Amino acid sequence: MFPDDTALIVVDLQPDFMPGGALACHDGDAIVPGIDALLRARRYRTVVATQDWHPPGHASFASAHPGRSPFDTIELHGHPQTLWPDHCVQGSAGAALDPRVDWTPLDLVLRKGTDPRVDSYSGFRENHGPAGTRPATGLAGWLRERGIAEVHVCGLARDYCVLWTAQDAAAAGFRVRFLWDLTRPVTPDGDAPTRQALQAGGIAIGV
Ligand code: VGL
Ligand code: ZN
Repeated sequence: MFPDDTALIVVDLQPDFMPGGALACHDGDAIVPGIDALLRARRYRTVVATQDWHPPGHASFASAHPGRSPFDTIELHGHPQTLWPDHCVQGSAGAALDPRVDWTPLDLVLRKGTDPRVDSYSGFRENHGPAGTRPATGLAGWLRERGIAEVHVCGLARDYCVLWTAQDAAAAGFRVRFLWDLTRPVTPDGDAPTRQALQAGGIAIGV
């Protein structure tokens, strides 16, 4: 059991990010038993799951930009935006929390990416929006009000939503541990820049 001031954040463990899904992470299935075991063992007093939850026609979908293809980069609200295949559409089976995990101990499911105009990799802040800022989701306040000082992050994708969640957690003043072995990337061979970003952010890489 970790101390009561330590929360686990499981990021985007959803069928669309699993092998065979709309935006598959390589070997994503491999982390499911380990995350399920952490929850079943009640290692954390506080557990949060984020859920990527996009309306149809979301601005991060290549299909919403005529002439563009998935994995193209465009400029959106003045910042680079990777375009993705349609994924995690609200209410679809691919957007569910992974049914292989026993989610019973979950305290909070934080849905993100619900603004049709703005992507949201991180559980803490959306990507840059039309106002030029990154709107907060409220997660930092929720954790702080419950006395959380340290967060451990795992899930998908290692190089996008887990990384951004870890970076924003650190920026919000939490101690952060990145549970590397319980993450998998969407970009093959993208691990070196991810490790570099974590080191630059002073984020501990743990098991
Ligand atoms: C993610 C790309 C688009 C992720 C979500 O969960 O890492 N990546 N939406
Ligand atoms: Zn998404």
